[in-house]
Amino acid sequence: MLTEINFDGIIGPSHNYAGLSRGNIASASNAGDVSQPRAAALQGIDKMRHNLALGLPQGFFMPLDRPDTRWLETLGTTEEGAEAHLRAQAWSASSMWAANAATVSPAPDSADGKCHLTVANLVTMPHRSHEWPGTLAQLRLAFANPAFAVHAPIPAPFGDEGAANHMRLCSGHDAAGVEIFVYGLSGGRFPARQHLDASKAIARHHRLDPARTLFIRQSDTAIQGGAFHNDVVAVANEHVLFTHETAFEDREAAHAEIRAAFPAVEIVEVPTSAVTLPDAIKSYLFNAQLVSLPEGGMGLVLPTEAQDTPAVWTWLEAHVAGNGPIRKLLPVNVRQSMANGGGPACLRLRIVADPATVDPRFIADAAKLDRIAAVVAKHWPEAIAPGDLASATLAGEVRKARAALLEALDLSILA
Ligand code: SUG
Repeated sequence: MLTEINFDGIIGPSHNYAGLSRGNIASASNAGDVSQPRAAALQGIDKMRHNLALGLPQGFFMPLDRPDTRWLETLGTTEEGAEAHLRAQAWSASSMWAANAATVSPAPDSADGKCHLTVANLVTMPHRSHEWPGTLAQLRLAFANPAFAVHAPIPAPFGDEGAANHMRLCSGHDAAGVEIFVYGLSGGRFPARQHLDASKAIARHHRLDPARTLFIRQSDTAIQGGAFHNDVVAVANEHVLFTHETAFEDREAAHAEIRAAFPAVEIVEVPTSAVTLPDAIKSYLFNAQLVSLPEGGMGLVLPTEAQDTPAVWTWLEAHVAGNGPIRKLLPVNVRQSMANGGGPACLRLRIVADPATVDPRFIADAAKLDRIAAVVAKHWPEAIAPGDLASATLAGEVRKARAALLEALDLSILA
């Protein structure tokens, strides 16, 4: 009964380009642009429709209450009074990137046979550091069944960014797997957001078997090149690890450790000579959903930017034409999210569970996605310019839009 369910963060009505994420090249280079929250959310919904049509189970999470006045209150200020940088941080729709919501260890990996989730503290970036209370409330609701154990965040200052720095290798999603935590070491121009102590604490809370748990250092080259999360340069599914040559600090040792812990692994590595790190980051080749298709074989749900990057598309077409494990290339348009550095894989949190144990309000079907799209089309702002964040009228519209969605999905309890 255990199956992989992808929970996508619905893109919130306050989606905007404030350039808040140092080390995230897309966020910095699109700072100040006019965003399109409605189009953004519809793109995300279309991705869910696409994956549902592939026969993959799909869930979703609600956008959080923004602007976050409670957080501003803890800083002694208000929406009207806040300095521009704090106001932008309070407005961020960054919870859309559900890969940063939590780290998930499926039940077969844990000594107590429960599926464990630890909500990410996201302490490195101020605009993300206030996501966790809203996310935790939602996780506690969606995964209230005793099949799950939902944990509070790891305390600061140990930065934790959730599943974006976590990979799992297994013979099938319902079998015991090897969990790989990828951490960074700070010191460079761009921050390392995932700390080793946080990863180790999560592994202990999740009661993982040390023999099936690896801690691997992300390469500083990747971080300084703009790979602020490991899922920008590597992704795993079942026995396949799809990775760029520069992903890990000590490539040979990392590969050897992974092979020793999971001998059946198939490492599909893209060399720098075929795709440079800047091309990998610009195209988000690895920020793809590597999925097991119901008809057998794996598909790669990747951003259309990958198709537009010649070196990347050439490599992919050669791989599919050969005998590689990726059998299908499935481009999706999530450009509004991509402009803030969030690709298809950032937008989803993978949870291996029996769907019957999840609160059904968080599970998607085609009709429900149509209902969500109708609320978005009616209530989400069409455009937000940076100067608009000071508007109390817009703040009111954003709140009303979220409330309409919560009501449509019988989730007003999260209001
Ligand atoms: O944390 N962007 C997010 C993107 C997160 C992508 N997630 C994964 N790789 N899993 C971040 O950098 C930009 C917001 C702004 O600049 O307004 C932002 O937060």
